[in-house]
Amino acid sequence: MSDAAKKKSDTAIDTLARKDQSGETQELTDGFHLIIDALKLNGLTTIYGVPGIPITDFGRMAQTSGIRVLSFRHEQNAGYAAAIAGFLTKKPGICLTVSAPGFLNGLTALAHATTNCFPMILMSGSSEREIVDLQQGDYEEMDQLAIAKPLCKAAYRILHAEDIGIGLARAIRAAVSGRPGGVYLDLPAKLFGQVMDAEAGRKSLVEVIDAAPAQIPAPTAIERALDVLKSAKRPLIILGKGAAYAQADDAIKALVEKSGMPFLPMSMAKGLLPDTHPQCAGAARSTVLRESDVVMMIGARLNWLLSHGKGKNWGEAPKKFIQIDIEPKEMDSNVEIAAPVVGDIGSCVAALLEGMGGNWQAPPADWIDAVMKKREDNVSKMAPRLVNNNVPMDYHAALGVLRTIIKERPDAILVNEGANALDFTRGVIDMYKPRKRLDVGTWGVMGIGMGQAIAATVETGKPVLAIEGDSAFGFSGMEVETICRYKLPVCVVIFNNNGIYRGTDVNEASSDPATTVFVPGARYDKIMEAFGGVGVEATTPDELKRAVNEAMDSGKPTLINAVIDPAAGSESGRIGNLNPQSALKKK
Ligand code: ADP
Ligand code: TZD
Ligand code: MG
Repeated sequence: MSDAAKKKSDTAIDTLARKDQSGETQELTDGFHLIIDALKLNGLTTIYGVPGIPITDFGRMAQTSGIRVLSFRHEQNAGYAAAIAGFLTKKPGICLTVSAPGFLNGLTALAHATTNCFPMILMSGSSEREIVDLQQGDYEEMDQLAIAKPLCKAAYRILHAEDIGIGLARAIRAAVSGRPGGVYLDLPAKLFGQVMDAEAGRKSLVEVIDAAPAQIPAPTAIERALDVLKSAKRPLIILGKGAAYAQADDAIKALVEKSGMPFLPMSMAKGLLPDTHPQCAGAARSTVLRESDVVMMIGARLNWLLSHGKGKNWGEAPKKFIQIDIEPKEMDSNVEIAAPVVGDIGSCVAALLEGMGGNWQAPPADWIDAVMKKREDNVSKMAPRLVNNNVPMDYHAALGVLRTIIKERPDAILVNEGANALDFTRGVIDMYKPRKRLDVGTWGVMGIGMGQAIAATVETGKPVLAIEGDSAFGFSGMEVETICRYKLPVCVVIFNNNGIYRGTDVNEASSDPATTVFVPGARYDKIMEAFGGVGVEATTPDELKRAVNEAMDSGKPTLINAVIDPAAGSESGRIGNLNPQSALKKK
């Protein structure tokens, strides 16, 4: 018997004994148990969701069978948890929702997973097909499959218990193979209670073998890339979150170091190599983008986050791009790619390393020196700002202490969202290890915070420090109850500047508050206390430091309301230029 066959026959599927007509005992199973068994057979042992009709019993049974089921307060947060679980583990994160409204709440996260190339499966209960299709007004009626389709990589519905094994296998493969993404799996209420012979059920399960097969790059593509690299006078490597996802950490480090080239990590690729690495050009970002002549992208897209590879941020000088990506359609998406390398990052990087041979020529010293000088200048310009003692604190004062805390605790996972709270944190806090920085991703979406914090610690066992704008936190704030309920080692620091971007706007037109401000002086720390966690208000860097260290040492759910100068931030943080200008105002 093959290992896979043996594992399958060993799968302890839950059964029910029933006497058939001849008096023989027949072992039976049902949809509930087959879904659970299929998940377990494929190593999917954590579910993030919200219970209700028709999945309440399913959640209970899953929990009884040893699956960890985390019940959230809102499906969107459960979905963001599942999405980031996919990023962290390379297995699809599972989100479980009820029909129509629950499904729709989870859908934003499914679309987010797809946009960010994170593998995730949104499993949703749904109403009866017959009634939905005749639009006869079933409980929570909605044609969910049709609605999910445009927002995910693939969408499937399972109608019969005997198809559960195949259905889940298709969902898993679609989520993790090629460019990862979100998959929708529709589970009509009737499916759960369908009964079938237990042995036939066991046989119908599928253990997915090699779900994300290696994709080996063509040797000619590697040669072409190496030729372009060799021609470079001012090369740059850009590492994206695809490189972090690939878990080819050692090979990527070896490639970067052997090449001697400066590298620029995208936000969630920070820490793939330490931000303090001598080749890291994070603190010389505009210089390397502008001045480089050859740019090798590894698991990063030339989207808005990189100004589409053109325009003034990229300078006047002609540039050649090498792009390593598993998705062939990504090539030439924004600018011409001189050397496309299509394959999985582990295989591509290994092939490049081999092709570089033993005596690779380091880039010209004047380029390296220029980048290093710029980096040192920028780092020393920032240094005094990080130790200021302004009260109320500005972002730098608060981040100065949090930066040291992450340096001392490089295994902790940093979750980060907001506008100024995001941009300053990304710029100030160095990361030291791969996949330790989780944030708003490709869309810059607010609301990922608590879902990511929960999944990060559930999936890795590491403590979490979540640095949150006060607005950003509001999108998922109720999940602090979830954090307390599951006693998770999560320390939330709210950069409370009384609003979105700033807390200073005034509405001159009426007695209503301005659109961007919140209740001034709000005490977010009290929310955590309401559920038995630790709440602290911090008005100075010292208070902040003490409270965070205490939280990280104790592992107790903690929320620190860090009071930030309402005037310290700027509109939209670093991307204010993306706001459209009023034509009337211009005139
Ligand atoms: P960032 O926002 O950090 O620039 P993106 O999300 O834009 O990163 O890009 C990630 C890219 O990585 C996507 O184009 C995706 O296809 C690619 N990718 C993801 N996983 C792999 C992998 N294992 N091998 C190769 N490419 C990958
Ligand atoms: N809604 C969603 C889901 N995502 C968004 N990105 C926005 C709205 C718009 N938005 C931003 O882009 S940042 C932001 C919003 C509402 C909040 C910024 O305020 P903050 O951070 O308090 O989180 P700072 O430190 O005050 O800038
Ligand atoms: Mg704010």
